[in-house]
Amino acid sequence: MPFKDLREFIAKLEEEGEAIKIEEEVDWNLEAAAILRRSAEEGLPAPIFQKIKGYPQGYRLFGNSANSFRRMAISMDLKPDTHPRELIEEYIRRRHRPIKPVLVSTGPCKENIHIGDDVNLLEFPVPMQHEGDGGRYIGTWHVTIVKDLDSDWVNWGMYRHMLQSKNAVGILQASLAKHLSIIRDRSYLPKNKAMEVAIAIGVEPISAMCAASPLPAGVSEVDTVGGIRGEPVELVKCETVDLAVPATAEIVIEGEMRPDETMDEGPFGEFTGYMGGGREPRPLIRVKAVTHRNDPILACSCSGIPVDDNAVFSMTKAAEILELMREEGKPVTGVFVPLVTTHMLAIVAVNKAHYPGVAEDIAHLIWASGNIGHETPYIVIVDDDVDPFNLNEVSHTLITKCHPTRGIVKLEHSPVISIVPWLNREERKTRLGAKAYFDCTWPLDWDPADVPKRISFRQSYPAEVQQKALDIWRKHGYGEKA
Ligand SMILES: Cc1cc2nc3c(=O)[nH]c(=O)nc-3n(C[C@H](O)[C@H](O)[C@H](O)COP(=O)(O)O)c2cc1C
Ligand SMILES: [Mn+2]
Repeated sequence: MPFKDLREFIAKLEEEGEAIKIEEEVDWNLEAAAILRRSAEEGLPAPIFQKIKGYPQGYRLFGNSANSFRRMAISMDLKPDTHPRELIEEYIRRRHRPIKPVLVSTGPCKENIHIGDDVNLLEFPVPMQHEGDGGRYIGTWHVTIVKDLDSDWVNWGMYRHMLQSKNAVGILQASLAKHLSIIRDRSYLPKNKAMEVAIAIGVEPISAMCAASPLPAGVSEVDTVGGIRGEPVELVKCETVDLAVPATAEIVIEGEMRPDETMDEGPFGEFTGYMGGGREPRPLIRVKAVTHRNDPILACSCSGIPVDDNAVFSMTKAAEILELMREEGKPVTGVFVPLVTTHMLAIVAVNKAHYPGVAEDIAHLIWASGNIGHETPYIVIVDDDVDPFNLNEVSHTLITKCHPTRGIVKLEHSPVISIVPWLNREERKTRLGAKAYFDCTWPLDWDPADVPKRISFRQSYPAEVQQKALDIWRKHGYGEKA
């Protein structure tokens, strides 16, 4: 059964040893985040802070709910040890069976309603996450909802929100290919209209996962969430804006982005493992209403060096790339976005029946796909006798099959998101950086006799010799690993 809210999901994580209550009082100012960061870096359970200094008992903080394949599998109601390859395939299967949401008259997110002067975002234990952050971030694991004025497209995304005051938050649009940017640029700014925004924090796990997922433009995230859960999302209407939000959200912020209003935002310790975005004037969201559950749980993500909750891209981005390859008829048998690469690299395995130059086509297909392309500057293409999920095999093949000049193809003046760490000042401003792909396939135009033969247990011994070796090892207590 899918989780109906964040609370049910947390209970399941606790049952699986993947989340833990922290009863000790902690400070919102760096302390909670330090505990979250330690948990992320050491693979410890996701902390649920029960008492935050200066805040009423019951106002909780929770983070790191998606920073492993186990937690993603639990989110999808699958066995915790489901292999990422299977997670990706299951995500694709369910994504193709979208289920529309249902509108309900009310829900727990309406237990407390604050409108206008009654709004105070400091009511919540908003964490200061890293030394040097531009402020306290209230939106780091949530859904940011906007709608297109000229079609029925409603977009769910995840965009960081810094507290600007008790009734205003900032936003980072890391690229103009992001759907919120596209909608604002084409549907609101030309009309000089304020864009209504709803931010739902503390949602059941698939809503957050799909808000961050690189689904194509125009594809409804909320319908996709329904499909992946196998049950429709229940939505309730907002109080002051013409949008609907998940009824079981812990906290809902309603507001508007006026056309010309900006305020300094950032920097923030980012998923790349570095400070990102600098401090710059960025759009402001003026808050008109806040609604929340009793004893709300503020969900967050504590970004930094891997593995943080951006781990979701290892499933969702890999799934979208695999889909794209299948749609285009490319001979691709597997795609992996390793957790450690902060989703800036994708490994694509091609089968032997590929054609000369296939690596070039694959790289450019990925790079031309907007959002995904801008955030995936590195692509490694391997023959599929290499398991793309096995980083030892991939590293070996990269060093032994990729020619240092012919095999690495570079592209300059190419769109990337502004928080890629290696961009210089100018590139950060223009969001034009560089990309490279690594062709680790044997060239098809080589004489087969020139292709070096790989030496391994599976490739260098007749079947009956392998069997005997396995039998002898088994007799000594060393059976085959799964
Ligand atoms: C924890 C987390 C924080 C994110 N923060 C931002 C952000 O501040 N700005 C941004 O442009 N994208 C951010 N993203 C990535 C977007 O959520 C992602 O690109 C998503 O596809 C955007 O929605 P869209 O595809 O509907 O445009 C974040 C993702 C995660 C997992
Ligand atoms: Mn979208």
